[in-house]
This record gives sequence, C-alpha cells and structure tokens, in this order.
Amino acid sequence: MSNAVRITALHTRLARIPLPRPLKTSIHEIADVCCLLVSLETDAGVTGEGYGFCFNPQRLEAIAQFTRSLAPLVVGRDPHDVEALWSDFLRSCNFYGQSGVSILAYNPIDVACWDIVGKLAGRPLYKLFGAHRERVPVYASAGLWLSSSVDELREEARGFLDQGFKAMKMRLGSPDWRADVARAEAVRDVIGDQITLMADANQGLDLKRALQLGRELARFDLAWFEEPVPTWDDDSAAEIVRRLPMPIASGETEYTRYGLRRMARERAASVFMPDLQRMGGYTEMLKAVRYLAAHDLPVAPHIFTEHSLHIVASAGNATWGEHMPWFEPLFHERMEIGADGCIAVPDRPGAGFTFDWNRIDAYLISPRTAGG
Ligand code: SMN
Ligand code: MG
Repeated sequence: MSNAVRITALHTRLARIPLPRPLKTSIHEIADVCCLLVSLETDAGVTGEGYGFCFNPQRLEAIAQFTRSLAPLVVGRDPHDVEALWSDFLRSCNFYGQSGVSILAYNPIDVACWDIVGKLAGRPLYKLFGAHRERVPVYASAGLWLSSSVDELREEARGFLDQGFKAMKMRLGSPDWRADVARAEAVRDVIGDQITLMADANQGLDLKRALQLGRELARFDLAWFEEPVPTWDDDSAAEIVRRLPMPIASGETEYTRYGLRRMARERAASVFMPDLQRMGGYTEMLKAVRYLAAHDLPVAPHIFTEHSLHIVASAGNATWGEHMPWFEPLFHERMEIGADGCIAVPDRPGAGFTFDWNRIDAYLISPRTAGG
C-alpha cells in the first residue's frame, strides 16, 4: 500500500514509582511498581506509547531486554498490522513459551501500535474497537488491603465514598477466616447496602478454607469473591463456583486468550478478569473478551485502568473497570470519577493517556535506550 506507515524506532525506559504506602495481600508485599515504558516512532510523525510493570527492578530489566530483542520484528512494519505482528511475535517466541516474560515483553509494543492507529485515525480506541458506552463504572481498588487494620479499613472505605466511588474491592485471605469476616463486616457497616462490594483473596486459600470463608461472606452481598484458590487449581475453583452462592471472579494471572478459554471451559470462574499485559496487549485482549462474549460470560478487566477503559467501553459483556491509580504519575491526563461513580472515556485520539516525561524523569531507573 502506498500510504503505508512504518515504525522507525522502538525505545524503552524503566521507571520505579513508590506507592503512597507499602501494602500486603494474602500473597504480595508491594512497596513500589517498576514500569517498562515503550515508545514506537513512525515515519508519519506520530509516536505510540505502551507500558507494562512488575514488582522487581532486576526482573523488569529482564522483561525490557526481551522487549528490545523484538525490535527487529517491529521496526519497518506498519503499526496497523497488529494481527500480523502478533502472529509473527508468537512464532518468534515459540521457544520461550506463550506466557510469562515473552508476553509481558510484547504487551507494550501492541498497545503502542494501537495508540498509533488511534492517533492516525484521530479517534479514541474504544470507537475503533466498536463503542458500547461512553462512561465506565469503576470500583475503587487502591486500598482496603490486608495490611490495613480494621480501623484503617473503615477510614479508607469512607475515603472512597467521599471520592464518589459507588463500588470498592477489599482484600481477604487472613490466616484466620474469622478475621476476614470481621473485616468484611466493618467495610459493609461503613458503606451500607447501596454500595457494591467485591472481595479478593489473591489465590491465598485452599478449597476447604475458601468454601468456609465463602459461606460466611454470603451475608455481605458481594458482587464477587475473587481468586479464592491458586489459578492452576481449576478443579477446586470449579467446585467453589458450583457450591458458593456469589459470583467467583478470576483470570488476572492467566496469559492470552488460551488461558481464559481454558478457565471458561473448566467453569473455573463466573466473572473473568483478563489483564491487558498478560493478554499481550489490546489485539489479544479483544479476542479474549469476545470469546467470553460468545459464551455470554461477564468480563471485568484487571487494573491498567486508563487503558482498560477502552475495553470496558467497547464490550457489552464488560461490567466494571478496576480503579488502580498507581500509574497516574506516568501520564499528563487524569481520570475523574463522576457523581455516578463512572469515568468518562477520553475522546482524545488513541489510548488518550500520554507519557509525562518531565514527571517521569524523577522515577527513571535507566537511561533511554534508543533503536531497540
Ligand atoms: C492485585 C492487583 C495488583 C497487584 C496485586 C494484587 C489484585 C487486584 O489482585 O485484583 O487488584
Ligand atoms: Mg485480584
């Protein structure tokens, strides 16, 4: 095609953003997020941006090395050819597997390609994906951690209400299930019965504990009970889906449409939570979400709030966006929670969130790496 656009360079930068306060889940202790920022330059004068993250700077460097190794596959290509690029990437990483570091490494490239596609079209991504809604209902997720005391849970829940949230997620998976019940009771007490509440055990329980806790949680009217057991334990998860009354959410640590497809076939969840970076970017995320739509299964994308807005806004089977503001320092633009507890999807072209290099400068942990 004569008007083809070409990617001319792939740049990576690494940044480490401290969290306001270190936090704990049943399996994590997190003090900061380590981000891989990818920019793709084109001969059309438009730059695309994408990012991924992990919790360890040395492992981030390993992911970034893998991303740089993909530059020869990407440079010289048309960013519109996301499907061809995805196939070529999958073939080229067959030796390393279709999950883990290879997918994490490719994700920001695919997101940056879509960002270019949107910018060139002058349209926000959800309009290109096929728009379903303009406002995305979100639940507050940056709080109510297992590291908060019961008094802090009450205070944080009040804080979320003050910010306009109509839904929020708490973390569970305490060593003693009675402590979890007391925590849920405290949060429900503060928010009343009109606010939506989710609970996430972060894969920290086994079948017996999950069933016991789940039965106790039934009285708190949870929108979902998330990741009660490890993600590989489909048999236990399916039993939990069958035996507990509330929806069971899972999928954030699964890779590509194939991970989500396996969970759906095994009936290991009733709400599916694909994560943009573990899908490997928008191209594969759309396939996962539409596979689930073909089975009338609900989707609530995992974090990546800014970028996942376009997914929730373009999928009739998507229910909630997860509001996790950890990555706000990366971007010029901000997300505003409206009086309806929703975020308006930006009408800016592409992803609609652009790297604020002046601000990011303070967080950089490596110099800019040019040319792959
Ligand atoms: C979560 C997200 C990011 C890091 C740790 C835990 C959590 C969620 O599982 O669903 O938000
Ligand atoms: Mg979770």
